[in-house]
Amino acid sequence: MKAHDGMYIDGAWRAAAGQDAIEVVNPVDEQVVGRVPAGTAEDVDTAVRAARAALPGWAATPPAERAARLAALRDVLVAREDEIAETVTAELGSPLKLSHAVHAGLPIAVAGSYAELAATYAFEEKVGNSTVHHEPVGVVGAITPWNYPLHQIVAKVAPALAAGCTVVLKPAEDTPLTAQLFAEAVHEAAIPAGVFNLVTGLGPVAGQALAEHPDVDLVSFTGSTAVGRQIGATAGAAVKKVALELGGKSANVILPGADLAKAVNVGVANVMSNSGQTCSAWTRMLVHRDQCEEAVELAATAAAKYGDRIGPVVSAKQQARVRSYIEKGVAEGARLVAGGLESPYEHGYFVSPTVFAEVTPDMTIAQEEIFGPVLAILPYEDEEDALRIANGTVYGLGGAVWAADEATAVAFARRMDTGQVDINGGRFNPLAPFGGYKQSGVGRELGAHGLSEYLQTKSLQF
Ligand code: TXE
Repeated sequence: MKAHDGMYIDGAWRAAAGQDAIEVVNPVDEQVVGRVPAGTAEDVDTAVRAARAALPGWAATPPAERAARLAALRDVLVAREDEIAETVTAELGSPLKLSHAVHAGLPIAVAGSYAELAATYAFEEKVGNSTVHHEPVGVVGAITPWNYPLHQIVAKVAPALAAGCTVVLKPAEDTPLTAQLFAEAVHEAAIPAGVFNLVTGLGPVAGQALAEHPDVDLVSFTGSTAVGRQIGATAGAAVKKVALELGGKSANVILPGADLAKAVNVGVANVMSNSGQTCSAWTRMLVHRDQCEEAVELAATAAAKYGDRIGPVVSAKQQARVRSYIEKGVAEGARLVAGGLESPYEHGYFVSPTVFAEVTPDMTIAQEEIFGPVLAILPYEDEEDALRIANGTVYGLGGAVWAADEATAVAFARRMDTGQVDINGGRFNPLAPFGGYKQSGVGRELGAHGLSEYLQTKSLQF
């Protein structure tokens, strides 16, 4: 894979301050596919200075021109779609088909949506005798994870640029090649120097330096709740804005009268897709006790069909983490009905699609985010019990409700403590706000709500 040995700062690839490098490993065969520089606090500082210097010019650029640059960025991503899919597959291990459809397709759609929103958003409005101006927050520090390498980047950078902010991105160390490709696309789209800057590096070094940098106005972070909490505390101490997209333990609630086979099959596909590495995945399936045996059988059959088609998880560390949860599930008395610890391969970070039945709400696998292809099926007694279980974790990111009719499903969904719910299947909407209740985070991404995160308001009274 093509890799740059520098940082993209102020419109050019520049030598890193230090000598250390990060090896990028293909999770399928454990071979090194590239090396990128491991940034230091010095690289972060250089990048933040470039972003600060570019801010006045970009903030003053008319929204229509910012929209044109974002449209150009979308066009470059479209033109390089094959390369994006191949790069994500090389460093994340996802099947090429998924990389095309989701890892490339989704960020292209999101970039397109912000090209339109930048042109149409009401950056100025009248409120009585005041004019309210929505102005860019300033320099954004974006820290992204590896699970959707390009989508996570575009979901932060596109709205920030649409708002008139400038950005320093620190992408995940597991998937920096996709981030370098994105920086190339920004350059090709003629986005002015310093508006977008890339520093690759390790979380506790480059990531922490970015989160703590006094000249960053907003930190937008997606990743683990543990790191998010730390970043939130740092930002709070500095009275700095922060947006956090964290973990999840979403419930797929199947109410009596729903199409059970469809609900189970779609539910299993939702968990297994991207090898379970989706923060909003429906990792808990809630089924009425009377229908549980049938649901378990359907789920075990569906999971077994996936085999190794889902691809590996991202790293040896992630594989060990997922396996330790499978061990805990067995140790705490859940019934393993599909998958488990065995992997058919000698190499690669594969985890078999795994299903646990007879899971109780207090078990570790029903409470903690596993971030692997592991489904927990929990029986419930009645609707109130289902609601208690659905709301009974520290998280509240996604979810689903299936019922005989839409009104019943909507009524239940309205009582769930979670940021988004799919009704009888639903369809992902890249314009709808995405984000969490409770410890799943602070703020929203995507669409107009995502754009407003990067704005601050000023009112002028007349
Ligand atoms: O996350 P980290 P990891 C969850 C998921 C997964 C677990 C661990 O449960 O199993 O987190 O994954 C940067 N200061 N999610 O270890 O460490 C890091 O370099 C500043 C959910 O990969 O949170 C990377 O760029 N930055 C999730 C980013 O934070 C730091 C997606 C995420 O890495 C840092 C990924 C620090 N001290 C994992 N330490 C989701 N919500 O979608 C690390 N980073």
